Amino acid sequence: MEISALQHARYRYQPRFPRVLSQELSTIALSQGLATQSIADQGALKALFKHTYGKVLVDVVTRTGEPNETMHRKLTLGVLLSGGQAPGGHNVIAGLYDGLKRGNPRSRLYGFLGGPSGLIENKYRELSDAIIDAYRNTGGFDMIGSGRTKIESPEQFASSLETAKKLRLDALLIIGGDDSNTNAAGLAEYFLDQGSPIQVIGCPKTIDGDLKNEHIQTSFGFDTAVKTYSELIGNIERDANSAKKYWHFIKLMGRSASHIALECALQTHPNVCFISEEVAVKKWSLSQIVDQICASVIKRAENKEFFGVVLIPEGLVEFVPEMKQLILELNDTIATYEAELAALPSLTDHLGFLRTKLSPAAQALLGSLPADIARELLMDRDPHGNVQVSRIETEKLLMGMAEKRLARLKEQGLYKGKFSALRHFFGYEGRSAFPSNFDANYGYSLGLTAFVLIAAGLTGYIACVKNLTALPEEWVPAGLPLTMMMHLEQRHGSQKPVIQKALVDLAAPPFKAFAAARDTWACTTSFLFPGGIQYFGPPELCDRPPRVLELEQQGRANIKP
Ligand code: FBP
Repeated sequence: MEISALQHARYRYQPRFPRVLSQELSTIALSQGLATQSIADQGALKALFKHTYGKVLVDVVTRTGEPNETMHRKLTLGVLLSGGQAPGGHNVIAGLYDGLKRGNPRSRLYGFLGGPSGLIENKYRELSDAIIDAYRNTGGFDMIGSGRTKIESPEQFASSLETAKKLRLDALLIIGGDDSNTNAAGLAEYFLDQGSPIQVIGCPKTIDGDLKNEHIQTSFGFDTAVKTYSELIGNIERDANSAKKYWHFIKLMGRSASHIALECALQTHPNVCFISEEVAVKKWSLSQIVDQICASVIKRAENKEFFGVVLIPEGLVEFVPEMKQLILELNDTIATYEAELAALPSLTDHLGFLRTKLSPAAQALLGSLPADIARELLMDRDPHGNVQVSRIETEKLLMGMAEKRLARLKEQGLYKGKFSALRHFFGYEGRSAFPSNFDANYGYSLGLTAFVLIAAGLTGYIACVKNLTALPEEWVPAGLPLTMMMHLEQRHGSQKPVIQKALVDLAAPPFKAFAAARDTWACTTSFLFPGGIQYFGPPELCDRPPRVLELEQQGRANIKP
């Protein structure tokens, strides 16, 4: 098969990783930290996770005593990729594989095909040197595929254990986002409950950047995705500044939190960017959001600048309070009347049926939305009960509302300029790009770390690599108990234990930096053109971590003891 010149060159890239992980494996140990608690609902979670709740934090360190030969025992591992693609996933598997083979060349690694369903249905391929080498430093998840099946029913748990036993697995690595790592926590607990010693470890993947906490600084994939989108936004900004005739409405992926939109704004300086978390706190309505877009259009028109760029996080609709209420009511109603809805032939019938079950306010809002947006809100939920926000055309909704508003203002003589708008959605373009050096290094380091946690006998943990703004050699590999990130959440109409998504912190330096600059960006053309991801060249071009990480780090350094 023909491969590109870049793919050839990337095969030769040697990922960098924490120095401690380059030591002879028997000289590595885990230092134990404090016991942990879940972020909320401690009593309920302790009862649900009897075997895995409240474990201690661990760091990977140099061993002080005798070498530990258990690191070299022969192991059989399984790995699966879960959820949306994220650049760096192949490197996690490569890191796990290299660690495993360094530990013992007779160890084996099975990759489950198509995500969690591969585990449930016992579909796998054994991973070899040739397979791993063909995917080193490449994007996508095509080595073994991915899927969104949620391991939920007693039968699915039992089949997963059956597969793991059939293959004589010592451990399973689940590479995924919040929902997939919730699956990992559930499986780790279930295996122990069934008397099985098979370990389960998770790994933080998602371009959305919302699987993070004080230890996990970001998920792998975020850096490459935001750099890809920022390149495209910068190109559009330059085109807008050249043609001077279009306003571009750009929806950016990132299901719920606005980390992607915030990072892209910091990298490109658009005229307007919404951060969903701020919209929720300030309780902005759709109409107030349109006010802000129009204010920028009008201000810029005064300077004869009839062009601009608006960034819209894809999760925005779920944060506008009136829309959030509507979606919550729709989610519950859809879950409650599943059978009745299945019997109705068309979406129009669904819409008619659902309207009768909603509160008057939600009914009114649903009725006021353009028909295609209302239909998009009713589309199937994903297996975890989430609305598929990537399929709701929020950019179209806001563009249409802004067009109408400006036309009205023009009729009233309050706006004299032109307004011609185009819309874009950047999402899938960034999920399978060649991983940036940061993500190639980070993914590989997470894979090696996962191997060490497995070899040390842990279960119910997520692999973590800290200190990410330093050089990769200074990064700190660690493990966190999965239950510490969990709480109870309403899903499919009932309370379920899940890992909480990390939202943008409005009090933290990245948002503050954006908020301090946005009024200027709204009026003047301050565009920044980051260009494409650079894989070879000086470190300041090739190895820079995301801005939000740098700003968060500076914020920490500024905190006086
Ligand atoms: P994960 O949470 O699984 O990493 O997926 C993230 C994401 O890319 C979201 O940003 C987006 O809303 C969603 O996946 C799209 O899902 P799908 O690939 O099923 O269309």
